[in-house]
Amino acid sequence: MAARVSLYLEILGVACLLATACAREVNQFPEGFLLGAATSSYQIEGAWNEDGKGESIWDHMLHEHPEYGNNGDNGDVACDSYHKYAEDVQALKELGAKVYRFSISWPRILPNGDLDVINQAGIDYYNNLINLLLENDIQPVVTMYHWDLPQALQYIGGWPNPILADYFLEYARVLFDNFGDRVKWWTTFNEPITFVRGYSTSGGQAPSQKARGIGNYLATHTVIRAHAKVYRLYDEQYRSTQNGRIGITVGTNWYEPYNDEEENLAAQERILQFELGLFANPIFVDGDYPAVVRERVDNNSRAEGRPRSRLPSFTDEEKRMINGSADFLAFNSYTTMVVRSAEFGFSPSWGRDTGTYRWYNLSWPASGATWLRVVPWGFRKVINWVSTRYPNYPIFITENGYIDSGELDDQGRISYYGQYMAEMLKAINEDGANVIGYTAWSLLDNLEWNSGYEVKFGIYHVDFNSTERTRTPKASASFLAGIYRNMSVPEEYFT
Ligand code: GBE
Repeated sequence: MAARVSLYLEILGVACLLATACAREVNQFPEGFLLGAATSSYQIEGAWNEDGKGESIWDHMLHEHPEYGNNGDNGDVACDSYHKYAEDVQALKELGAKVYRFSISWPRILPNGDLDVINQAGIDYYNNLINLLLENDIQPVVTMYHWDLPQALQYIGGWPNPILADYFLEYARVLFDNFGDRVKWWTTFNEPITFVRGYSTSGGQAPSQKARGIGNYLATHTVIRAHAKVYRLYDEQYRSTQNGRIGITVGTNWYEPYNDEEENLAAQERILQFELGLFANPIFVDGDYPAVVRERVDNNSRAEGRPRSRLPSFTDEEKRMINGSADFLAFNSYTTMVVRSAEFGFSPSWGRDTGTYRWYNLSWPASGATWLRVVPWGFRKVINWVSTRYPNYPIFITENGYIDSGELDDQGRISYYGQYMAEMLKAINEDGANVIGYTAWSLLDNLEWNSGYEVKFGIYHVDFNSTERTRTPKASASFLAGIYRNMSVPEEYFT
């Protein structure tokens, strides 16, 4: 370790004359780095119909179709954070978190999705949470949309309907008006690539609409326009007085090419452009979809005999609005897959459009879910890919974490965080990636969407058998508290 650190200092010797920051050892976080934890409204709040809250598409789907959940699990009560948010803040305090990433439930603020009813009780709830965080020196990092669309807006088609961009704009205005004096970190959407799937297949993501390869792209198009409109609104009407920052949370796995054959390297590039670039390229590069995405969806649509592409096009004016519409890039990533070139999957579908086949290397360590293999070096690679492709934007890692079955002595989670944070620090300190924050997923065991309460992501255990929903720190909570206090990851994770 000592040798490695001094080598690193030597390599950066010249730069050190210019920047004092490089006196840092590889296992240390830069000064001011924002460490914390993350949650989302539907996964923790409960109180699904209390105090004037409207129904969301997740309430609706898991009530109508309990079989889409695990053992009928839904978010009706969840961690009961609507009533127990003070315990959440206490946990964050114990953790030594500098930031808390949570989301605001749109239907708790606007039960019908529109301005006809503004639910003061919902506004009070988030005011109380934000104020308590600030009293404890914890900065709120607020997601405006973590998948719980008001069901009222699904009745008019949801995200494939372009008018949703205007509804989202009005909702955002309410958030800036009520919380923007204290919230300085905003993200518009959480992982749109995941939630637009709710318009492509049934049984998983809400609202479970089967329009594969069509609805998901229409939703994508609205979401990008909605994001940009909100960014421009903030610029024009709020930034000068509120001085906050706005980004969007995008996410992707890392994809390792099956081998070095040209076609598989091209497949690696394609899958990253379809999963991440679909949203990131318009916002962070040039106002438009990646060329390879445009070309493949257009060609497939034509071959299917359609008179138009399944992926809509932006007008020039929209491109100008979208291009550069973010102050930072928020990023979620958990795992790595292998990819090779293939025409694979249903026609039409996003998967087929990507021209790839993807799988898990079963020699990589497993977790409590088949979709999450522990591949720390993939985290460094994906951070570097993001930092190279979107070089002008600071990166905030808004989600990363490990799934198990809930043990308090969660050594698997400790090992995951130790290794993944070490790889992130290599990306920052050795590769020069501009990462400014990291919020672990998740503060609490919570409703893991369709997988219910059986599998766990929390660094705090939540007792779902007790009406108290008692929070208990796991071993990983004190492990992370040590890292957050020292602003460094133990050296053993670097060997
Ligand atoms: C994020 O999504 C979400 O933002 C967060 O809310 C969630 O709790 C967290 O990750 C953990 O999942 O049976 O293989 O088809 C695959 C991350 C489900 C992306 C899990 C959906 C990863 C996309 C289930 N994946 N998720 S299966």
